[in-house]
Amino acid sequence: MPNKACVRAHTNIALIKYWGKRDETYFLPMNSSLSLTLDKLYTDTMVVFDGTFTEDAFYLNGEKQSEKETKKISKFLDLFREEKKTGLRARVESINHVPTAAGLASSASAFAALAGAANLALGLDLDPQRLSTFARRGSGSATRSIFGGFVEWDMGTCSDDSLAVPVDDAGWDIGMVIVAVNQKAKEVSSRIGMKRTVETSPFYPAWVEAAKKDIVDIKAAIAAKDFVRLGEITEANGMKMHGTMLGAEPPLSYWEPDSIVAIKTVQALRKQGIPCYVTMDAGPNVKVLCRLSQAETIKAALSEHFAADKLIITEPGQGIRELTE
Ligand code: 2P0
Repeated sequence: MPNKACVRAHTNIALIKYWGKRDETYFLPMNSSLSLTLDKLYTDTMVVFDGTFTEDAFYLNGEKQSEKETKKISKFLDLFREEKKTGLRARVESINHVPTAAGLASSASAFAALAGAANLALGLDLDPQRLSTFARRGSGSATRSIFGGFVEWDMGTCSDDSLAVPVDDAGWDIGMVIVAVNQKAKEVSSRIGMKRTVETSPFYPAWVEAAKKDIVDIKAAIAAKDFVRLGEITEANGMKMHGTMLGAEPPLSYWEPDSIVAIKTVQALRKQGIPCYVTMDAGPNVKVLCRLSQAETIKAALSEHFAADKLIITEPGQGIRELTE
């Protein structure tokens, strides 16, 4: 048994959003979602299992993490230990590769990298789709980071078939410009925010119905390599998700004034004939889906309002892979 492995996983941005669980124990979503894996933002995680360890230890960016954070990792590693029928404890070392000042650290790349490393270190030999069902138990969005390009998280019917499906490698002039509006810790975590939305927003059933249609339509747009349609569906789906949050009690909004500044800039660019579309997640940052070949032009327009270190251009990223020394 190798007992040690290091894996890189990239983060992903949902174009059709996951916002709400139908099962909180197994992280089963209310709707299927679809994302683009990003090249620039990723996590490298090394896991070593060792019979001499008496407890799990977790280091992030070189710093030993608290008992609370380590517990989350232990609970996640328990899934792999159960599968392997071992009680071995582990040391986990993660490095987040996120451009400084971006505030974009992501549980998607974190749990996908940890899943990949645990799988290899324990010699489990789980195939990528099965592995995505494990990643899902750490964080829903991590399901999709197992693969590169456009990836669907099929909501499935149970824990075994709620998994990631690679859709397209996105190698047709696709890019993203990230506007890092700020890096403050969010007041309401996505986990709490989505739960509140499911339980209290009268718009929620309509969101689920709309998302069902959007996923079918976006896959058709990807198959046809129809960038404008892809962007239109992406932007509309994100707005619908934020709409359903506004209907929650108490209402939920992650937007900040600078988010609107970025959105208006994108709208102005579209009027000038540059196809580009916004999407936002559980935070104020704005992600602009665009043609990779036009990303510099879009960045230049945004740089009239935002400092250069707040604007990140990225191309589509690949799925998880082992890093060898
Ligand atoms: C997504 N987000 O599809 C959506 C859109 C944020 C907005 O997945 O509770 O950290 O760990 O499953 O995956 C963020 O939620 O939540 C998220 P958990 P997660 O990317």
